[in-house]
Amino acid sequence: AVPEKQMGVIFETHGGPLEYKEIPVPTPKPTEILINVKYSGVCHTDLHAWKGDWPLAAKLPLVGGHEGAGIVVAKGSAFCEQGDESNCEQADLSGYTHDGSFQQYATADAIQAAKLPKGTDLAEVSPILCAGVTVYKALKTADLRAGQWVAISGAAGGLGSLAVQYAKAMGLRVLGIDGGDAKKDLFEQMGGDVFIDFTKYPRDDASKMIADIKAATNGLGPHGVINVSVSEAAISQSCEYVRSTGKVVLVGLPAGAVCKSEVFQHVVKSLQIKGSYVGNRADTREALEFFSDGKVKSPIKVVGLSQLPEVYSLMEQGKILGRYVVDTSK
Ligand code: 8ID
Ligand code: ZN
Repeated sequence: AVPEKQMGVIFETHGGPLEYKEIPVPTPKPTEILINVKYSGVCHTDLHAWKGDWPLAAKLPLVGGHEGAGIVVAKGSAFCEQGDESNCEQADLSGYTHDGSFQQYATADAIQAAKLPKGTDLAEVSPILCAGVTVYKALKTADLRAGQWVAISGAAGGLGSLAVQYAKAMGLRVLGIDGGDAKKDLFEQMGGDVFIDFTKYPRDDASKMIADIKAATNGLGPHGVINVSVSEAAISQSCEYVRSTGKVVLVGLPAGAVCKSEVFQHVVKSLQIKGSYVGNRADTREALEFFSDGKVKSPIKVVGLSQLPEVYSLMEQGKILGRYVVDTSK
């Protein structure tokens, strides 16, 4: 039986207290299902939503979370599976405009919810449901061929650690950029080829780092860049080190960021800058197939849902390796 009350983390105002408390179990709308969330990844987007970083209004009070994995316990607009639902002006966003997966029972649109094969490890699969789909779609958006170089900026974070593995599974050569030896170790464990530690270069002068990135990629720079860092400077730098006719894909969403690309170089190199936002149901199904086939593994650390504020604090400090996943029973 579905209970009337459950434990969840809710906040009333942006940046306000993250209260772990008893809240009602939601009732699914006619086209929704009710899911007993077992595990949920913690994405940097959840931190942005809590802080109110973006010019997109969030529901308040809000239960965040959008990497929930669980079991359907109740059933309550069909779109095309190949559609651009995520780009819809009226998109209903889990953990943003719709109470999300940082609670024990969450409603979801029955058509949009990703179907997981029986026996799937729900803790490990949860990051695939946003981070995995997003980087898989971003790599498709970069439109690269096997053997070419892709740079992953923010390579050892939640999105980055999965991007490295999807890129390798697609036959690409991977250069990763992130900061610190622990991130370098994780990048290498994920199968990455060349690591650039941005913390080893002067903060105010990226020229040496850009030269080293080019030198490591046949002297010409990577054919494509997936920007998953939360750094405005790193995003603009990627327009400098990408090779001629290369593609810069924007994924990370630092608050108020602007991507600067010098017009002369942009034209002469005939660069393309493309945005990429999550993925559709076909992308989700394919991203899950890479996971089920064992081509992509989730580098996760599981903690209790009640510890969400501590996870946000580590995330803010850039101290997370891979992905934290919260267990909704604790
Ligand atoms: O659909 C989308 N476009 C989408 C989907 C999901 C998430 C976009 N996002 C956005 C999030 O809102 C966030 O802005 O992608 C960004 C990354 O999310 P995440 O992977 O969940 O964040 P993280 O785990 O904190 O990883 C960020 C990494 O960037 C590194 C950090 O060290 C960390 O490993 N990083 C930073 I901050 N500055 C860097 C720099 N200058 C850097 N790496 C390289 N160079
Ligand atoms: Zn996310």
